[in-house]
Amino acid sequence: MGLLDKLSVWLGRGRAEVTVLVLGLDNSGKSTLLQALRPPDARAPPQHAAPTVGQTQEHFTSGGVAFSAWDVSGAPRHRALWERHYRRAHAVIFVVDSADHLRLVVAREELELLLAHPDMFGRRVPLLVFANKHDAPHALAPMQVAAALGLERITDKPWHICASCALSGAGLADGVAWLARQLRDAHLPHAHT
Ligand code: G3D
Repeated sequence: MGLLDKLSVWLGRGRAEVTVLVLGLDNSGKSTLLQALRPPDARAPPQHAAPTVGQTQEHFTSGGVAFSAWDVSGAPRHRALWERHYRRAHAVIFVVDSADHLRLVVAREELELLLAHPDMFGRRVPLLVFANKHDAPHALAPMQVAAALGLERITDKPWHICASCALSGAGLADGVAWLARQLRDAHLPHAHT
């Protein structure tokens, strides 16, 4: 059973479709992470994981959970491509390369833009941050990544940070379990409005 199958079981079958946006800078590990989350029989061939800045990288549905992943490091003119999905998002997974210390500043700026967007601000949309590449040399600890991103200042959304290694799958189950709990508690049928 893949993690997404478990997510749909945890959420309870028969629910309305859940939309999860997976966002992060290019090279943070979004495609790798989604490959690890997918049920084994739905794994995409490797060429689908090629990063395409400013365009959707991945979109798939599994067990009533629709995932779409976007690079948020594309040209500003591409911003509207992913921002138009904010309104319908039930949850956001923000993926950070915890070994790329320099670009953490850019990741923070992008996260702040996301949180301040009119379709996100004030909505109780669970935010799961994967401090990815935890296995890489010089990777920062999750609490250091949380501090660098300013997560403690978020007051309108539940948030959670997990160290992860998308290559091995380590840490993903912890994050998905947290997300499932948040979504289950959020009375999803009313969350579309
Ligand atoms: P993106 O979809 O966010 O752009 P990718 O990122 O999933 O394409 O990953 C970018 C590179 O980081 C890939 O390496 C991938 O193998 C690597 N990567 C992803 N997750 C991890 C991780 O947890 N640990 C480590 N060490 N590497 C990771 P390549 O070499 O293929 O570009």
